[in-house]
Parts: sequence; C-alpha cells; structure tokens
Amino acid sequence: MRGVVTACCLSVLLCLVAVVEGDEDYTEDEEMILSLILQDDSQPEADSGPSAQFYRCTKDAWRMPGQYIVVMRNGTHVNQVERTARRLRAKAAKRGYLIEITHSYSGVFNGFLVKMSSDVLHMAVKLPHVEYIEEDSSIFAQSIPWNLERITQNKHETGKYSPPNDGAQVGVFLMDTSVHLSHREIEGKVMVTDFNSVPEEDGVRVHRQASQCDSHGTHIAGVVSGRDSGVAQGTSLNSVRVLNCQGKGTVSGALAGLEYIQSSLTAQPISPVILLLPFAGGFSRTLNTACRKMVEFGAIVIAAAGNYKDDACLYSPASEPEVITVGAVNFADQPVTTGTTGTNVGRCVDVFAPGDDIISASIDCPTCFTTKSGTSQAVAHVAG
Ligand SMILES: [Ca+2]
Repeated sequence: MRGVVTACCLSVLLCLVAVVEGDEDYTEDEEMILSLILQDDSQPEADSGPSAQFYRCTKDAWRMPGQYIVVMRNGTHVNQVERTARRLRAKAAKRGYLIEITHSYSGVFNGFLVKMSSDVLHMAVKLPHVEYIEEDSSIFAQSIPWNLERITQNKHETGKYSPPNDGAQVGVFLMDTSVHLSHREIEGKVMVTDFNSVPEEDGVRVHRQASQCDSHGTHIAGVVSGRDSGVAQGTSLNSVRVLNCQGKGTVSGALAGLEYIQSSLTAQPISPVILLLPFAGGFSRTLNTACRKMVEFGAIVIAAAGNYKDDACLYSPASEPEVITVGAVNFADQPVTTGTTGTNVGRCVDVFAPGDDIISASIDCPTCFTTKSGTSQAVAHVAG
C-alpha cells in the first residue's frame, strides 16, 4: 500500500518536475519535496473530517492571497504548532507545492504565517489543532489626507488643553510608521524599538524620503507627547513600525507587533500602558482577537475608527469591543477633502470628537484621534 502511495506521489512529483523543466533550480526543489514526502509519517486525513474555518478580507483590493495566518486552538503547545507546520509542508509537497513559514506566533496566540498556494488551503484547514485560517490583508494609516499633510504644530491654538497630569507614568506604544526623532516636539521622548514589519512600498517610483516615511508617526507622536502640541507632554513613546513609507501595513505584521509589545511588557512591565493603533483594515478575526488579548493582558488599546464613511464594525481593529474606538470629527470645514473619505460611524465607535470641542483648526484625523487618546491617557492615569 505504501509503495502505491509513494508511486502516486512520485508521479505527481514527476509532473511537477516536467512543469518546471528549464528552471535550473528544480533539482533543489525536487530534493526538498522528496525528503518532505519521506518525512511525512502521518495518516491521511479523512476527507469527511471537520474543517477549520477560513476567513478573508471582504474588501477585495485589500486581500493578500497567498499569505495565510494559521491560528491554532487555545492551549496548543508550541511543539504542536511546529508539528502542524511541518505536516502542512509535507502534505503540500505531496501535491507538488512548496510552502514557506515566514513567522511563528506564540504570544497573543499560537500559530504561524505561511506563504503558499491557495490550492493548499483545503489541506491546511483539515490539520489537527487548527482553529481557523485567515488570509493576510492590508492595513492603512487613517489620516485625511495623510500624505499631503506636513507636520503641523499649531493644533491647540484656540482650544486650551489643561490635562490633570502630564502622563509621566504612562507608557505608550505607538504602532505606526517610523518617527522623525530629531523633530523638536518629540526629541528625546520617543524610543524606537527594533521592531519593524512592513510590506514593500507599492509602485516603482517610490521615493523613500525620510520625511515622508516618518510623516504619520511623527505627527501622531507629536500630538501625544510633543513639547508644545502634546496632550500628555510627560509621556514617553515607544515606536513600533508596522506601517511603511506609504502608510500601509499588513494584519500579519500588526500581529507580530502586538506580540513584540507583549513580550517587551513581560520583560519590563509598564503600568498603565496604552497601545495606539492609528490604522485600520478590513474586519480581521485575528487582529481583533490579538487586541482583546492585549486588553486582557492589562493594556488600554485605542484605535482609529477608520476613514471610510462606513460602519466601523466592518473594520479592524475598530470593530473589537474591547478596543476604545475613536471616531473623527466631521470634515465639513475641511479645506481639503476628496469627498469620499470621512469618519466611520456606528455602534463600534466608542468616542466621538466633535470638531469644535478641543481643537478648532482640526485639519486631519490624527489630531482628533490623539486628542481623544490624550483624554484616555488621563483616564488611564486616574484609573492607575
Ligand atoms: Ca469598544
């Protein structure tokens, strides 16, 4: 029987070799597939067995087919995660597919990130201990218009902001673009962590000017703890880069960032601690779950509602109930609007910032967002 199975596998393999003939690398792949087949001592999964759920982003343009987050059931041991990944690799190899495990998660959940053909998915969902699989997707900085705005400092000219304290005891993790450290507003206040997980910039003519790459994160950092414009001027920030120079990131990268923050906090506890997530993507079960885990872990998680003039419940992390989801003011007096963007609304938005409340000259979303997060910092400090 085993001989028959092996013969079948080899014929599949030969087909594959035939397909890739001409590619000089094929012998290496061939050897790898062969050794993977030999390593697989698992029984075939019964086709009638239960399958794990598969989820993907409802916004087609934000989907990232070919990259999948495999989430293991609660309590799955790290060894079982590794075994599952090996098993998937072997099963894929039997069908002539090579997969690549690009990240292992063991903080906010157990699982792994895998690059593979969607043809392998039906096998992956059958693997033991897999709770669900989510296709990776994009997340985006939520400012209007984030790339047109330069760093502005006069946000509080008319609104007098007098916080009950300067937030000195509060630790803030900012998951954003990189940050311009020498900007006067935030000089010496931002610690850049060594975490960096961003996708390649789109297009071939991207100029990676530092000012552009830093624009979003610097602005947010300035509004949080800037010398003049900050709402909590004693707060120090830790910057965790999950958005690229175009303000774009991935769910998988944000998950890794949350995991990084959790392990930093485990090594060096800070309380209270606030996580600022000024980005949004389509609804993501993994991202919501990870944010909820961070709240259970003791963090206050604050996220942008999203700027899609839509129901915030359709976006993540905005839709996670445990997250403090912040909607923006309306942009009626905005000098620059595209007409299609505007704050998300609905029951998933916890806090709304009316435009003339604290900030009179609001020009973009991070301002209202960080103003509210500043309020939350004060609340967090009182609570602490
Ligand atoms: Ca909430």
